[in-house]
Amino acid sequence: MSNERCDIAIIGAGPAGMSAAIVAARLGASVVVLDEQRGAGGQIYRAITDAPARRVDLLGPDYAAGRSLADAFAASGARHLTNAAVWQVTPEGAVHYLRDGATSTLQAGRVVLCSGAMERPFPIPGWTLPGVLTAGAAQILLKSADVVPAEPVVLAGCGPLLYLLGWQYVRAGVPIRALVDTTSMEDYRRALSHLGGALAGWRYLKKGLSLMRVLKRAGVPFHAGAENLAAEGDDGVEALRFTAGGKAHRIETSTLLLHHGVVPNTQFTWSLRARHTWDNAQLCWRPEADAWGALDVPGIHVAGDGLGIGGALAAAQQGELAALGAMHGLGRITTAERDKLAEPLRAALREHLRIRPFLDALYRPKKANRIPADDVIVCRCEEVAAGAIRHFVALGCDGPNQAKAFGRCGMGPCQGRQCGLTVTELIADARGVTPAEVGYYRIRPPIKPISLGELAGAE
Ligand SMILES: Cc1cc2nc3c(=O)[nH]c(=O)nc-3n(C[C@H](O)[C@@H](O)[C@H](O)COP(=O)(O)OP(=O)(O)OC[C@H]3O[C@@H](n4cnc5c(N)ncnc54)[C@H](O)[C@@H]3O)c2cc1C
Repeated sequence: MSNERCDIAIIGAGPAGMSAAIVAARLGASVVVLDEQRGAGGQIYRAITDAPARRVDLLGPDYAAGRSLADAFAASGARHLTNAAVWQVTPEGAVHYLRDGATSTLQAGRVVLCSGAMERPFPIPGWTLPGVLTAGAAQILLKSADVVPAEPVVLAGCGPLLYLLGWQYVRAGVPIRALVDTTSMEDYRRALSHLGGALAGWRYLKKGLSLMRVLKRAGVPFHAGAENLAAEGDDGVEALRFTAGGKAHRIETSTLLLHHGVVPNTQFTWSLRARHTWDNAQLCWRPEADAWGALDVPGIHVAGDGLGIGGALAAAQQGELAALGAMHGLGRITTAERDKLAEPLRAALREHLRIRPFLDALYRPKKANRIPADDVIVCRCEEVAAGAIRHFVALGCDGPNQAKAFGRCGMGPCQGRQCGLTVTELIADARGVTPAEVGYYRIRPPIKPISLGELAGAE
C-alpha cells in the first residue's frame, strides 16, 4: 500500500475544497485534493473545466462563475487526484481511496473534509418507481453529459435547486408539464418573520424571483401548496397524484423529478465519531465545529455544505477559513497572521449566510414528505418500509442502529446515506422523542462501495 504524505489532504473539489486548496498552497503547504469526479467543480460547478460554451451559457451565470475558481485552483500548485473515491478517513489523518480499481493511502498532517451536500430523501408512495429521479440527479446528467428527458417532465417539491433546474430546462427546451410546489401559505407566513435577513440578502431573493418569472413566462403550469403527493405506475412512473387548493390532481408523466432541499453529507464526520447536533431549522444533522471548521477530532476540519447548508459562496469562504485553521494547526502561520487573513472572510461569510433563516423557513420540507406512511419504502437498498420500522419500534427498537439489527435497515451498499435522515425522524416520531435523542447510524467504512477484490489488490 503506497503511503504518500502531504501537509493537507482535502476531500472534495467543490467551492469549499478548491478555495481551501488555493489558500493552503499559497501559504506554502503541500496539498492533495481528492474527488471522485473526473474534474473540479463539485456539485454546483460540475464539469465546468470541460463544458462547451453552449452548455455554460445554458446553465447560467452562477455556473459560469465557477470557471475562474477552477482556473485558480488548477494554477494553485495543489495536486488534484480525480476519479478518487475516498472510502475511509481515520482520526490519524490517513485517507484511503479507490482509483482505477486500486486502493491507496495518503497520510496527511491535516484533513479538510469538503464533501458537500446530498439531496434530502423524499420518501412518498411510488418514489422507487423507474422514471422517478431527484432534480439533482437530472441536473447532473445535464451538467456532465448534456442529457435531458425527451418526454415532458413533472417537477415536484420545493427549494432553490428545483426552480433552478426548471429554469435551466426551459432554456434547454425541455418540456415541463407542471411544477408542483409544496410550499404553503403557512411556510410564507413563517418565512416572513425572517424577512429582515432576506432583505439583507436581497441579491439571492432577486435571483430566485427572476427564476420564477422565467418559468411563468414560459407558461409552465404551476400548482401551489401541493399535498398528499404520490407517484403512480406499475413498471415505471405514469403519473403524479396530489391535492392542491382543495382539489385532487393527477398529472401524467414518465419522468418525475422530486426535490425538497439538500442536507449535509455527514458520513465522514460520523465515521470519525465527531460530535453532531440536530439542526432543527434545517432538519438535519450537522457536525460540531469551531470557527475554523475544526471538529472535536484533532487535525480534522470540515468546510462548506458538509458543515451546514449555506450555498456555494459561503462554502468558498468556509474553505478558506478551514485552510487557515489547518495551516495554523500545523504551525505554518502565527495566530496573528491567521486572524488577520480571516477577518474579511468572516465578514463575507456573514453576508452570504444572512438569507439562510428565510430560505430554511420558507422551504422547510413537510412532515408528510419526510416521515412516510407505513407502505412506503424507506431503506431502498434493503427494501425496508416505514411500517416495518414502526413495528421495530413497537418491539423496543430505540434508534437507527437497532433498526439494522431488527431488519437490515441501512445495511446495504449506501450504508444509510439515503435513508439515514428518514429513519432518525421516523423513529423519533414513533417514539415521541426528539431526533437528537434517537441519534444516527454508527457509520463505518467503507464510506463508498469497494469490492473485496479491490481491497485485496491494494498497492
Ligand atoms: C446534486 C446537487 C446539485 C446541486 N446543484 C447546485 C446548483 O446548480 N447551484 C447551486 O447553487 N447549488 C447547487 N447545489 C448545492 C451545492 O451543494 C452548493 O451549495 C455547493 O456546491 C456546495 O459546495 P461544497 O464545496 O460544500 O460541496 P460540493 O460542491 O458538493 O463538493 C463536494 C465534492 O466532494 C466530492 N465527494 C464527496 N464525497 C466524496 C468521497 N467519498 N470521495 C471523493 N469525493 C467525494 C464530490 O464529488 C463533490 O465534488 C447542489 C447540490 C446537490 C446535492
